[in-house]
Amino acid sequence: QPSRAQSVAVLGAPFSQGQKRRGVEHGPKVIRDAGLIERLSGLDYAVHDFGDLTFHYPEMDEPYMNVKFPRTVGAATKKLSGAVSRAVGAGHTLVMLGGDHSLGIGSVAGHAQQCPDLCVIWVDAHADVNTPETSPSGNLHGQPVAFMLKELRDKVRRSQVRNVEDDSSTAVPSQLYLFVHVPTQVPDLPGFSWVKPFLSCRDLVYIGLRDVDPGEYHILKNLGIQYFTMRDIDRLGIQRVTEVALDHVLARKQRPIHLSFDIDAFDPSLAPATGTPVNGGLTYREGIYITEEVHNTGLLSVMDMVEVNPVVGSTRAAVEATASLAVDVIASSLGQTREGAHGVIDEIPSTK
Ligand code: 5AB
Ligand code: MN
Ligand code: MN
Ligand code: MN
Repeated sequence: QPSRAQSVAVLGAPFSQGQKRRGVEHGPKVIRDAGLIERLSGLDYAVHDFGDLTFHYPEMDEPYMNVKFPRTVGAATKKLSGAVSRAVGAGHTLVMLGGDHSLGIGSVAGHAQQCPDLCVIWVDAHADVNTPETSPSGNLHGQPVAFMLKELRDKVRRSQVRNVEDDSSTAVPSQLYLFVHVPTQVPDLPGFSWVKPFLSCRDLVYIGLRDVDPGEYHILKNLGIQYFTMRDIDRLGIQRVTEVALDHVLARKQRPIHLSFDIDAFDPSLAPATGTPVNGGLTYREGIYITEEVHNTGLLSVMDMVEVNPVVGSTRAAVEATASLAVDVIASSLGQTREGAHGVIDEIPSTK
């Protein structure tokens, strides 16, 4: 039986400058309004709501190359990393509510300060591994993983081919890649001097991908990053995908898990209130299955719930459905089960 952490902390990060749409800064509010704190308290945690961070915005923030708001995002993620590091250091399991996914830089970096051997499970329609040079949009919410990866800071990197035992849909003949090098280097952005890459490719896995840019595909393949697309879920099923994904990051060593959950991993019919929806996403049951299995490892240490944008939802009902889905995913990651009971039953519960 996984041991239950005693104490869960919730931290809001109302931040949107990692992308261009207004509204994602209201994510923490709508997720709380959907009953998050009550749900977690109902799971028998001591819940500490740390409220929302306040961010300070530089007066001038000119684009650097194609990248929008580098100083703003750099300062916000630096602040978030400090807050996450303190919460983890104090012994809480932390839930970070975004905000856009550029916040992942701060959240994972802060977590890694306390837990240098952590692994990352990135559940998303997108790989978020563009570099400032490969990014088609210049938006930093499409780039957070690039700032984490040690291998991307190496000047030239001998390529590897990812090794999935029985997969095949995405496997590429190795000879195609044997002599390919990754010239991609993440440049130093203004505002980002505090970020030092800290994550190795082999400690990262993706689930849910279905919209990967050419530069990202190049990086995933050449660095041998393990990922499961929606097509992989179609072929293998969610049980097998989740098992292999968890095995990939945990088999060598049991380690703290950072679960970074972008709500756009879900199908837009379930999560319409998000800025970059992509058709053909996770079903409700697939998403919940992933988070149940993450909980069952007993290793979840920090989770992000990002990209819920109430301004994008066309109706109030659409926004509420998206926020309520976010609450279900968080509760499931923290031990809410579809079986019903979540504690030890030694007597028949009474209703009184
Ligand atoms: B999200 C795109 N790949 O880089 C880019 O929502 C989309 O955090 C990024 O996953 C989506 O702009 C970022 C086209
Ligand atoms: Mn994302
Ligand atoms: Mn996404
Ligand atoms: Mn998005």
